[in-house]
Amino acid sequence: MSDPLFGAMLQSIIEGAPDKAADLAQQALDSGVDPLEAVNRGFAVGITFAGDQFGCGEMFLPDLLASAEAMKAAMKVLEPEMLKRGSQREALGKIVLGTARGDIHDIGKNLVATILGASGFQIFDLGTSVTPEQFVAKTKEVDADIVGVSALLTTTMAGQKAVIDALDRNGLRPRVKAIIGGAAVTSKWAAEIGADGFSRNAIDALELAKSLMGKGTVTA
Ligand code: B1M
Repeated sequence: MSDPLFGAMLQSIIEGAPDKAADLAQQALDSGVDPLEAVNRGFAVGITFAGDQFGCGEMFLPDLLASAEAMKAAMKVLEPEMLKRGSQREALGKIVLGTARGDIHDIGKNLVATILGASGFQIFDLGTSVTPEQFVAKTKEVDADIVGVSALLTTTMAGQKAVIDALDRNGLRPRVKAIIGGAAVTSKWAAEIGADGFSRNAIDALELAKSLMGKGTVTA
């Protein structure tokens, strides 16, 4: 029944239409669609398609930017509902989260923050293009349990290693666990840089974080 709605969501992202995307997100909530399902079956399919088009030269950067704006408009409507649904959960631990130095992609990182926050983790989101020093300072300040670094570019994945090295240099590991993610990140890369885990999406990130806190099973 909801399939045309998911199709319209996808289309609103490809068209780069923020108002339309926000309206469709609201429609989904009004008709009882789970907000995460709206992301996974509608909006995220659209942004992935736009990225593929951009990757093969069928779409130009201004269009990709417009698609990203539409995605953000939809997320702005959906995120409060995701948080509301998780607001009664137990406190699971503290996570410092950010995007690696030089990387401004934050849609996936924000989704991870929303899902983990809604599930009971206390999130300290440092935003985008975060330096290793900023990660270390925040980790010490809030006495974090986990540090999460997102990277979407092959060139900024090195920033994930730089954060792990900085945590090691400051004697914060192994008590503080380091997790990584992002479209190009693999288990091989995670093992190579000594991360405590990686995940392909926000739901896996939740399972991973829970397991690192001794409250679940490892899936990644
Ligand atoms: Co960019 N971009 N982009 N971009 N962009 C990619 C990543 C790219 C693959 C597109 C392509 O060519 N096909 C390509 C990277 C190529 C490469 O390095 N191999 C690329 C490029 C080249 C660039 C620029 C260099 C383009 C240019 O300027 N010439 C530039 C770089 C800017 C910079 O960072 N310095 C750039 C800019 C942009 C926009 C600003 C236009 C926009 C970002 C807007 C924003 O985020 N505020 C943008 C977008 C939207 C994309 C694509 C299309 C979509 C990313 C996204 O939001 N996906 C992307 C193509 C793609 O990934 N298919 C692309 C949806 C999101 C829900 O998924 O981010 O993967 P994702 O997050 C997932 C998982 O990865 C995981 O969970 C999330 C939720 O399920 N995850 C984690 C993510 N972080 C995690 C952390 C964890 C755990 C799990 O633990 C800590």
